Amino acid sequence: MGGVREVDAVVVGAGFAGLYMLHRLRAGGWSAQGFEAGGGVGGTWYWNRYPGARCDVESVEYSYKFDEDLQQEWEWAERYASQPEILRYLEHVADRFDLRRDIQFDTRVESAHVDERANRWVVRTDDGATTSARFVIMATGCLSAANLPSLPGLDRFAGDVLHTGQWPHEQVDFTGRRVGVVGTGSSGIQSIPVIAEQAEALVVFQRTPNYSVPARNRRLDPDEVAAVKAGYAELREANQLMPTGFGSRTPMPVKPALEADEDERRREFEARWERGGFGFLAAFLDLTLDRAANDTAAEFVRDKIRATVKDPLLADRLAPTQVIGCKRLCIDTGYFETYNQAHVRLVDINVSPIVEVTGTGVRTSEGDISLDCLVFATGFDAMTGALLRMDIRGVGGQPLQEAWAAGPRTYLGLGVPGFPNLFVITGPGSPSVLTNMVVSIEHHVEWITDLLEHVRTTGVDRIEATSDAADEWVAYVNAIAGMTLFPTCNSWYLGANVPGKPRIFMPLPGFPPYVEHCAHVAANGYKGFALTASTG
Ligand code: NA7
Repeated sequence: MGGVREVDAVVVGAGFAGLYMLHRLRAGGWSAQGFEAGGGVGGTWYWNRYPGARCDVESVEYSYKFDEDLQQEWEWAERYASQPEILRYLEHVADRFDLRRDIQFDTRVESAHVDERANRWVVRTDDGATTSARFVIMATGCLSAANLPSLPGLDRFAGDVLHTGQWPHEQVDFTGRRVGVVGTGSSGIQSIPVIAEQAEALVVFQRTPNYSVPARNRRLDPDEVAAVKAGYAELREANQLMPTGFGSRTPMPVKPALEADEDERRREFEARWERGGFGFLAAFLDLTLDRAANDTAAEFVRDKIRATVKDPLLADRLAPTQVIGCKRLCIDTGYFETYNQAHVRLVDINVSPIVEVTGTGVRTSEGDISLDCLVFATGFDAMTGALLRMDIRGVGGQPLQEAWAAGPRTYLGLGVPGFPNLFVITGPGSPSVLTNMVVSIEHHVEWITDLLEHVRTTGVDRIEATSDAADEWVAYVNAIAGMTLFPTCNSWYLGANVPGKPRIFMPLPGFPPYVEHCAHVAANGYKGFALTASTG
């Protein structure tokens, strides 16, 4: 048996969250060990290498603000950065801050168990090693556990099976191939136009049509970038005050949708459609709050789909009916136009369900479709999947799976009752996926850093979210979500995309009040956490 390595903190994951956490731990004089299942840094941006993969938050905002030199020296090339560009950025960050020496790659954390007597975590990895740590920090990402539907017969399929979130490193060439894509969320909507350019035939299997607005992606003009950089501090500051932590350069809404007449609404939507991106949903104050207001935006997008897709029946099938923004709005380049191509076909699986996968393709209720390749753009077991796939055990040996059997139960999305000294970066119950992730990550990392400093100065060595605080917090998150239109559809925010997953709204809408709340908790002796010192 090898020896047990002892560190102050284990950090699981080396994406945006893990990298910054390691940087801050080192700066604070804590010893830390990072573990990363991937062969390199990047997290989401390491795995999601599918064609067309791109961030839907603008590049100059989807980047760290913690280091002025870093944000001044990095040059973003496009309005929306592609996956390779973001990965290069994170590799640069890892090099610049010399972070790789604290990360063990190609290593998956299998279990993390509390040793109550020693007040330490025992972390086991798939290389057979054991690490003992005072703190465990989960930087495991919200969208990292791939959701692959268990279609009957899938294992018989002779062609290639790919998932957008586990894309091979080698270039996949679809030239001359018949490709099936299952799923029309962001990953499907981004990859379908690119796959269609290569494939001989493309069949899209759609369960729920999605709203998408044009990205209007473009090369960034150096003068524009220089202007952003000259005012970076102000831009970052302004974004902190946005409900989503980004988008402060977009014109702000000034009135509720129904206070505008039809012409004014159309002009406003049209201007934002032309501008491209998420700013579309900021056309009016109440688009995510009021159903009638929301309908006006939804109908505008449906009209655009009807105007783009030439076959009216197909346009109808592609037109979503749920609340716009209830599932994350997609940002596309040529998505709806793709369906005008003769070699692209849509199968609405509500009309023609998939019966099974055969050796040579997919059998639907209406017949067999021959395919050489099946691409699953079916998303993730979001927010809890990566955590629950590990064997995490807290006080009394209780597995996290059991503690969260009725849904994730956290305080602030950061701490879990029964799991002392374990922190989750952008965990369920925090704004996370409803915000610019980088902004939320920096906030959490800095909050955890301050907490550890508090631990050092006070001699406290055990921090645990209280059960009451977590219960109140979960109720609060659901009450806030209930004031919006978010819970009105079957989204992954609610866990509805994974069969059997408890249905509970996981992210908290509204970044600035959350930041204030976390600051208040810290200023009040970490109210809601039990802080104890076992010695002295
Ligand atoms: P999403 O947004 O969860 O989209 C997954 C898509 O796959 C969505 O259209 C699902 O339909 C569909 N899906 C899921 N399971 C099935 C099954 N079993 N059969 C058919 N279709 C299915 O994941 P993405 O990867 O596109 O995007 C995730 C996030 O990454 C995105 O929101 C951005 O934040 C970036 P459904 O809507 O559930 O009916």
